[in-house]
Amino acid sequence: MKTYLNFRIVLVALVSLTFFNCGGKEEKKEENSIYDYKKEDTSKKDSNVAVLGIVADDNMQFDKKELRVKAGQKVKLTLKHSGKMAANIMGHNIVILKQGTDKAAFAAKAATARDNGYIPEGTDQVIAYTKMIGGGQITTVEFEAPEAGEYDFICSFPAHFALMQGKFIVE
Ligand SMILES: [Cu+2]
Repeated sequence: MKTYLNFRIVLVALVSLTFFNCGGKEEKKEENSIYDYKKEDTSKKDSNVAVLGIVADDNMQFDKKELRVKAGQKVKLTLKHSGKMAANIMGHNIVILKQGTDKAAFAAKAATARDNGYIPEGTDQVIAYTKMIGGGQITTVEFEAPEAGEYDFICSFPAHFALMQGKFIVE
């Protein structure tokens, strides 16, 4: 009886392992991007892809003031909202602005674009942006790194950019 039970446990374990390898992969990857980033060892796996994570919270703060990638890399940037507040009250996104963009002017325009996720409709001042998320949510954007240089990033939720901004640096 005992042997039979053990055999069943092993069988179940094997079946779930196989299933996990097939089905669960994509979601797992997404979850990992933030943790990998915190260990800062992700880009060693594939130097053509920069996997970055940034966390925003209910105190209107990003946990990073600087994000770094290399020119020519594909960027996978994941934003996590670690708070509890809803997207219409404490929504966060991350918007990487083209060089020469006036942050304050862009943010003022974005603040009026609620129906477009606080991204000015038809703007040509943006390199990449995530959707607006609320507490407990996570979102990823993928894009090609622009040419080497320093770029501003902000959260474009109304009145957030003053606290929620940093530099996106392409080396
Ligand atoms: Cu925000």
